[in-house]
Amino acid sequence: MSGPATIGRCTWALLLAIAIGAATHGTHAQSITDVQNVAKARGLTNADLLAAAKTFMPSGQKDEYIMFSSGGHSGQVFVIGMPSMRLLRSIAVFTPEPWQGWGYGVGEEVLAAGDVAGKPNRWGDTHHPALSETKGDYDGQWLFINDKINARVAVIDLRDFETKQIVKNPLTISDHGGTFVTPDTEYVIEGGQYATPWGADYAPISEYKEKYRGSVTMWKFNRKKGRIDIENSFALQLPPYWQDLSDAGKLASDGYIFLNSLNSEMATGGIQDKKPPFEAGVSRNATDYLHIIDWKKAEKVFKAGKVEKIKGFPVITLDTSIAEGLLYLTPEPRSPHGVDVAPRGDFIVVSGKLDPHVTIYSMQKIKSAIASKKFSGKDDFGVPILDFDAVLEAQVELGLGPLHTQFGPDGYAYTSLFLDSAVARWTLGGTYGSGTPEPDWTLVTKTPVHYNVGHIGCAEGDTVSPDGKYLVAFNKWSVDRFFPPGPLLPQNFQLIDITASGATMPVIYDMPIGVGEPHYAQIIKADKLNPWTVYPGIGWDPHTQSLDPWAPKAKMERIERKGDTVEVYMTAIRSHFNPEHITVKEGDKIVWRITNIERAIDAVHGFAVPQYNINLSLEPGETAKIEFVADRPGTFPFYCSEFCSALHLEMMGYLMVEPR
Ligand code: K7E
Ligand code: CUA
Repeated sequence: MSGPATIGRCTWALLLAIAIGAATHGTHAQSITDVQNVAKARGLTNADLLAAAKTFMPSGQKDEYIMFSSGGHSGQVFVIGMPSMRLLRSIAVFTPEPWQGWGYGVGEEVLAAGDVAGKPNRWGDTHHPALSETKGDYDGQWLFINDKINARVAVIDLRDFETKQIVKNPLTISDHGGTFVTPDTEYVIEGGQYATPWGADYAPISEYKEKYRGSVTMWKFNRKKGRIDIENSFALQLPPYWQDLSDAGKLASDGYIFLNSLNSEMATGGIQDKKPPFEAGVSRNATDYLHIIDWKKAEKVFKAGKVEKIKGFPVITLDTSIAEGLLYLTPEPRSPHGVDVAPRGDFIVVSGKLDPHVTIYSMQKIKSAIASKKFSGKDDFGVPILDFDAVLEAQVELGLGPLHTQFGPDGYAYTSLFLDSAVARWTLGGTYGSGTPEPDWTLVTKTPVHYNVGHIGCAEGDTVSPDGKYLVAFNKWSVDRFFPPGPLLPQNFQLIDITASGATMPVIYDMPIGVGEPHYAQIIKADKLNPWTVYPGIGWDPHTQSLDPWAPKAKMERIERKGDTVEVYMTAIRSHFNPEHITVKEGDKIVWRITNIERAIDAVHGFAVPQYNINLSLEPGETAKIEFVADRPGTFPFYCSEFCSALHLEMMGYLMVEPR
């Protein structure tokens, strides 16, 4: 670790030695003069060379961290190596994606589970990825992500980085406060967003207070099955405030979840009738409500059957929540957005977009306020409001537009400042004294970012043991940072080095993101992940993560006709499919099974059929089954769509559909 003073005193020689060390790893050394010349010719400063040395990844070397970023409107997840900020792959989730063969023969059933009333929703607005946790620490096994537009949650298996399940929330129409997991991934939390009558029912906006409701859904996760267990999931009904970001308690706050809200005013807009628009009505009050929910108690209430089935889903109603002491509110200033639980679980940090402070609540004080009923009143629905002063620990003035907070290992907290376009570093007070050079609850420094930062992500920065080292600012605008590819500009992920303490927090890399508007990302130590590079056996079905007894095997390739159904058992290996001729009659149903019988790493084959909208990606060992009706007579050359070998172009065959 280099302190700020060291960097300040850095000489050219030191910088260049670092740069050369990184740039010439394993090859003959260049002279210092060469690097100096390059730096001069390109106008690079000391800081530029240092940043390059910190982020440059020599060929063949691997990144220390892996970042899982939401893909925004792309409906995907991006996997990015850090600190090099190289995009390693996208993971198709809510949106069909041809390279991965997602939704073009395989994955349709998973995608269809996210349909509403049989109507396809084939895009997603992914917001908040959540890595599975064990004892509050990332365990590298699963990844969850929400879709804000249609209130869906997806499960991704980190053995093969593929989406295994999509669940559609039967109550809320859109979601935002998710996904977040409880410390042992018992539940995946999906907070709602805009209050509505549930299940897309109709009610005029004049009946907002009576008929519109908020919610939080507790999706039970079954690790063994690798699926959300819908049968054992439940929701809590909440007042029609717009529940926003949420976080799960841990350690000192284990058993609780926290949800922000905006629109405790219950404003209903109406700009066209000269009523205050939402943006004004929703921000009228000085405070909104932080929701504090005892989920362990709620689970007991659910298991005791004290629920109402609404839209076929078990719901703990507001009245039950109040009677059982599951739900409390407390005021939070002003137009709140992020709520983030500190590593030890003792403090809950809330940012109000229109308040220059972050507000820090003490879990200990919350617990004693609940026990001693220190209420300042009740809301319109009878929910007790914990007295603000009784639960407040501190407020720290950081700047304009604070949004989201992450944590370091050393008592530092980091908060994004949207309006300032900056990231603030500040110190947690209380029990974090030792090793913290600054006094308690103090702003330390701010680093400008470009521009309009939303979330930030620190390495394991929302776990019980943050790693520090790196922070990424997920910037909404990039304005002048890159070549403008037309008026739709990329977002900018800016990497910030947070290894030094105090005021030193330089931006060391800009990564353009030109695929959707990502929001949040989680960053895990790469060695916690243990993905397969080939599937464990030949004939592996990624959906069940087991060997498929029906998978075609070498030397057992065949075509079988059973009435109007034609079953194809095909293998793929460099550089042919077997069989190569498939002749059927118009109107036949085709059940086509293909196994990639390769065992070599990266020996992927595609399988594409023209006019039938089929494209598969078959990774080594993988088997797939596609079914379709040969409703279009003709001659269709199918081919392998991955450049797999020198004779890849020859890896093809003919589907011949004879007219009736
Ligand atoms: Cu963009 Cu998390 Cu949807 Cu804040 S959210 S910025
Ligand atoms: Cu197999 Cu190209």
